[in-house]
Amino acid sequence: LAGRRRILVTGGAGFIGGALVRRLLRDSTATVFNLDKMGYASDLLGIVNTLAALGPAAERADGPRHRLLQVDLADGEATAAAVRQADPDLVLHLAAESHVDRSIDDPGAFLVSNVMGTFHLLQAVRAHWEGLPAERRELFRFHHISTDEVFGSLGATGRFSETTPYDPRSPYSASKAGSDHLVQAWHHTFGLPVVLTNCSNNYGPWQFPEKLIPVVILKAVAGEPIPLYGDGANVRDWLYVEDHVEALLLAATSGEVGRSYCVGGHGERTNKQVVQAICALLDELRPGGSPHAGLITPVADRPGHDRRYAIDPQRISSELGWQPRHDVQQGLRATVQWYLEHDDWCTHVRSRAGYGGGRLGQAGA
Ligand code: NAD
Ligand code: TDX
Repeated sequence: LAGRRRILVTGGAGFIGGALVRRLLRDSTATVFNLDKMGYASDLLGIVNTLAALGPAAERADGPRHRLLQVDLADGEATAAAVRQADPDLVLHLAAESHVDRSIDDPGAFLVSNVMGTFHLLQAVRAHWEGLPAERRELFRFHHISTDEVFGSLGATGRFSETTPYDPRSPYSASKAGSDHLVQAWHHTFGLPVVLTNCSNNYGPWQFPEKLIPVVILKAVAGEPIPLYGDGANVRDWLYVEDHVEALLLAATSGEVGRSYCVGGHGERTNKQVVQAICALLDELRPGGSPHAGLITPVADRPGHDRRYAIDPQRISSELGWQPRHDVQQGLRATVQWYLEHDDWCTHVRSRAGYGGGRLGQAGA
């Protein structure tokens, strides 16, 4: 981390932010300030377990290595106070409303968190950065974590890269595109030293069961219908979350200021292929019953459903030396095994408000 001692992670109680925080706690000695509103998808159990494994000095979720700042970025004053308290050398901004189906049901929440929230954070961070002494100011970075969905939808060929024009098509991707533009504007206008990454679909442990892969695993295990939207031929480019975290650390510490990096691991699959692969893994890991694929149930398509995403990761590979370490089959096996071993966590998060809402209700959630 090149001397960066105080790190502010926003959204660190979420899926990707949690993986990042755990990695920082394990592999650095920095203090991690975790700004999160603790929304429906937030959970600190993975972080608590990591702290416990590190020993008594690090143990409390609010202890010396990890400080939770429970703040909603919608509140500009609270955000500014949290940034002052964290006094960071590096900010990694992951907090966002992240689920496309929810953005169709309730777009306003996405504008509040992703657009206004990013604006409040940028203003607070800009004031902080302007007040830093020269040597800390030089080292400081604001890393904005974004998605490939800002580039829209691909046909059968081609891949997204950093020069692809923005063409967001869902309320979620439009709000993320807006946040990307704000971050670039704060760089060009105010000189804030920013780096951006746009990543493809992530999967892995601790992902809230509203996204495709954990939905499929939990439905299949419960013997419930597995909802497959439309014809099941939409393509996503799947990346194991730990490989994304590796890319984030590289881009935050070695990325060029003002530059964006596309992150993806050559993991293109149709949704039908992903669902069938999970069912086959469950047949192997939980033998005895009827084949799990018998539960796959076509349901009405998502409105405005993007057809295909795929990333060309050439820039981050050649400039920063990033390479994914997990292929999709390997990553899916690890993920299915993790969910089978964490039944209690799944029951706990499923019982919370929000699960089964929106389109998940269609197939009997
Ligand atoms: P997540 O929904 O699991 O976690 C998001 C976290 O942000 C939650 O803990 C939530 O409470 C917090 N948050 C949301 N709004 C907030 C607000 N107003 N104030 C404070 N905290 C708030 O999401 P994730 O999948 O971990 O995604 C993290 C980031 O990565 C997002 O910015 C998302 O756009 C981006 N991203 C996700 C993927 C993916 O496949 N999941 C891919 C590329 C990029
Ligand atoms: O039950 C389902 N059935 C189904 O067929 C669900 C939840 C999804 N799908 C389809 C829709 C998509 O084509 O599977 C694909 C993946 O869906 P999601 O897991 O909802 O992800 P997606 O919409 O592709 O967006 C994700 O990747 C990019 C994340 O949610 C975003 O935060 C990220 O930016």
